[in-house]
Amino acid sequence: MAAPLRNMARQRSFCLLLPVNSVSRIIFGFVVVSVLVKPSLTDELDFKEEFLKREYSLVKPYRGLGFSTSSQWDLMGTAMVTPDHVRLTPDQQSRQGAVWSRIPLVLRDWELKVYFKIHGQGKKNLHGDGLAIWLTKERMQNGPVFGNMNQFTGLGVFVDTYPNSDRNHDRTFPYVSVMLGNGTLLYDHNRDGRPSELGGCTALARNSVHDTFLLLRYSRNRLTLLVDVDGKQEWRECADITGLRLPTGYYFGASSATGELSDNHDIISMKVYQLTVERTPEEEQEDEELTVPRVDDMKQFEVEVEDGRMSGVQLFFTFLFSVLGLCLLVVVILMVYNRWKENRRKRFY
Ligand SMILES: [Ca+2]
Repeated sequence: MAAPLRNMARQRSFCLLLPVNSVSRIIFGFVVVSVLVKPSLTDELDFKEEFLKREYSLVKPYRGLGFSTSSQWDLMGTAMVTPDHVRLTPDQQSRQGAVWSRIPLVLRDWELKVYFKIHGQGKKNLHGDGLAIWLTKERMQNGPVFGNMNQFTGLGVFVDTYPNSDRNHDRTFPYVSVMLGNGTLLYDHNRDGRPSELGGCTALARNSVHDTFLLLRYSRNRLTLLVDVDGKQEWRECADITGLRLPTGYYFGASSATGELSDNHDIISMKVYQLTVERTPEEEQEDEELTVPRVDDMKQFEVEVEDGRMSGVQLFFTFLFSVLGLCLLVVVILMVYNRWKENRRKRFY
């Protein structure tokens, strides 16, 4: 018998030798230990709810939203409230709607969990344009960036459902991406914001049978974006950006716009949680001095985007044809020159 086979046989006989009682005792022990070690999901939720910041959150039953002065949120444009959601736009053309928090965020470390739904009648690539989640200095503005102003100051997270750029063949839409605006940086709608994005991922969140969520976590200058759109009840990492500096005092918001193409864009909830993080006095000082959002090393996020410039293959062929053309020109010149010399010689004799 070969050695591995012999080992296997030995192991099997060992298992058979163990009394059934001991095996079940071992299994029972395992179960007890795992139950003790791992807190249940309910415990985890209760623990989290303690840190839920209601003043910054948008949750059912959306009391007073849209008409009461005591509400902590404002509606804008086509946005409307139903018992189940805040509909930013209906599945109709040329609509813009938004919902904005009235209270500037003073938390330095936080988590935002967005429960959203994008759905409509349009078939593949005949729907749009998506929605955006904001944490910006400005609020309640109209504009071309998913129904909000361009050149915003702060954070924008886009759930882009329509590929505007024909150079985006390498990614599948809906595509979720993050951008940090400093008041001058432009979001380029025609290129789906690709030149200014800091990270992102595909998230098949449209007409999904599952509940769709995204989670933004900001702590110690690190921004993480996670998505849960596959009904697996687990977070998938979408973007992780370090060295991102965001001042406090900005407003949470959500906006959406439809153009020729449309969809229902709904926000079910936006829950803000406080994260407790210890800081050094130096870090405190740095945070206080920060006035404009920025990323420490912008270069690391620059993506290679094919634009008007030539690709490597195009460049090679251009070079090849230029060289061939030049050779041809030289040959023609030589031929003309030789003929001219011959003619001149004939004239002399
Ligand atoms: Ca787009």
